[in-house]
Amino acid sequence: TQLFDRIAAAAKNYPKPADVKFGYGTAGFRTLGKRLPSVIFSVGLLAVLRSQRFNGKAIGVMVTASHNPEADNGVKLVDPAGEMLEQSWEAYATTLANCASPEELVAAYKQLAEQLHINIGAPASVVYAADTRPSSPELIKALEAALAAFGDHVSTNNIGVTTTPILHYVVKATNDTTGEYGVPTIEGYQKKTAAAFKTLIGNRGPLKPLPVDCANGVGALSLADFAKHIGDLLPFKPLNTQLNKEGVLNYQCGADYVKTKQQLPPSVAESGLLNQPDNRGASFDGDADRLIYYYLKGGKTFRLLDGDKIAVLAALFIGDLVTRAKLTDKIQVGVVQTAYANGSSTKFIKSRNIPVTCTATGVKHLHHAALNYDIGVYFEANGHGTVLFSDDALETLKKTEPESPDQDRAVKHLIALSELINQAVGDALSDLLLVEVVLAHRGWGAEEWDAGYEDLPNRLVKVEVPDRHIFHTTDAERKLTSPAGLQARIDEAVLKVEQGRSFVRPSGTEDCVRVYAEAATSSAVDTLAAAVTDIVK
Ligand code: NG1
Ligand code: ZN
Repeated sequence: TQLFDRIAAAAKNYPKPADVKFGYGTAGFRTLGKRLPSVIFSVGLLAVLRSQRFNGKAIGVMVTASHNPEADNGVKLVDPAGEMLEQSWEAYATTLANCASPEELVAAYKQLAEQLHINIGAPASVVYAADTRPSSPELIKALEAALAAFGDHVSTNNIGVTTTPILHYVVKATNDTTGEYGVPTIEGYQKKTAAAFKTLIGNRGPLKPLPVDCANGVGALSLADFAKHIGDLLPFKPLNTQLNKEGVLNYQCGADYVKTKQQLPPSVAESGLLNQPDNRGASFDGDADRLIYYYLKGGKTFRLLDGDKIAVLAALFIGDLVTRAKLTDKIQVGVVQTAYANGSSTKFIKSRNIPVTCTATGVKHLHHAALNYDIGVYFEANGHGTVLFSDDALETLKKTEPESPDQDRAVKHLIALSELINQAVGDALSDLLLVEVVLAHRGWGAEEWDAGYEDLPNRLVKVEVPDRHIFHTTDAERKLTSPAGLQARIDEAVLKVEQGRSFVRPSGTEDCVRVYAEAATSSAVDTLAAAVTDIVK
């Protein structure tokens, strides 16, 4: 009861704003930063319970709102293996966040602990970090106030201002009792990643300088940190690195800007760094878990190299390495996409005999499906993704006794790739290094990478509807089951255009439904997107 009193006393400093209903969605809690202190406090309580549920393994708390505007903020919980919070606990997070008073919060917390048979006096461990948003320090204080209420039996590790994928890495490394995954610190991450990158580049460096748009976010810090570990092997040209200037985070820059607007950020265009034909550039989002590449074809025409292009590049390269390692009968490489992946990319991957799975939107679904392959490459078109190596695949690699120097190299490169690529979550920095490794091995520039397949013209339309919750989907969100009759009308519209494909789903992060359409030509896709938008409205 002393504990409950301490929680109630601390919670008084973080009253829940009236008239707001919080919900833990695909991206955790996300809204204006100034509305969030009470939410973060409640997340602190839940993190402790979650850790106790796993006998004291470390749970992560990341304070970030990714690519959202600067005034927003958010919070996500990270499970012991470095993965997103298990879905069944999202409802508990929502319950705690919506308690109207300290008394209600304590009662809900107590009830939850009883329901889950968790001993609230058991040890727990919480690792946390924040991005560079101005509201983050206040929110971290709210989190610490919640954790402090528990006293000594909760150990905490504040890793400070860092990227979302580094926090995931630290959580995974902290809980890895074999110690093989890596040292559980930011420096441990940087060193491990740099060592794998050096192995993979070998004598192929130094690489061509690479402009990186850091969205004026925390990625600028980790990029600068990382650069120190690799010397001039890959000279970065960092852009949008202003971390202390107000209002610039994600503003007219970053991966989301590039993907949505399908154009260069003005700052990147003005830098002139992309004017030589074949010079590639990259953009991170605000917390550096998303990556988009691009270049100017012939020094002029903007060309996007998005998550689909990265997935194709990675999957074919890894597939070739598995062949050279003579392990095709033991290691299956597969790709996981969502319905937003361009149809041309899916067709192209299948034409190379690599299996493709389609899942619902949201990283946790992709991550889960990728675990079904020995090496699972998953990417959302918007640039969030990674490559997962199963324990079995790693073991197979480690015990292979190569019979030729080429086989030996292939095996070593596959092992180094598993160390380069963040095994917990999508990571803009490690994905960028993956791209650079493949380009270096292939001897390719952006244009050769881009040459594999041509995207079908596509449109993504946000439609505001009175109630998005009446929209229900099936078949990895590619078909509507309700409202009744809508899907049949969409099917009809699709049949009217060449190579047409379209689907409608409610957004998990915004109050709207999204219409996606693609077709053989730009005018056909305009027609299709407009027709489906009309049907939905
Ligand atoms: P919603 O709002 O559910 O469409 C968006 C992105 C997802 C994913 C999540 C999480 C699109 C079409 N949707 O989801 O891919 O990144 O945000 O941040 O890009
Ligand atoms: Zn992000």
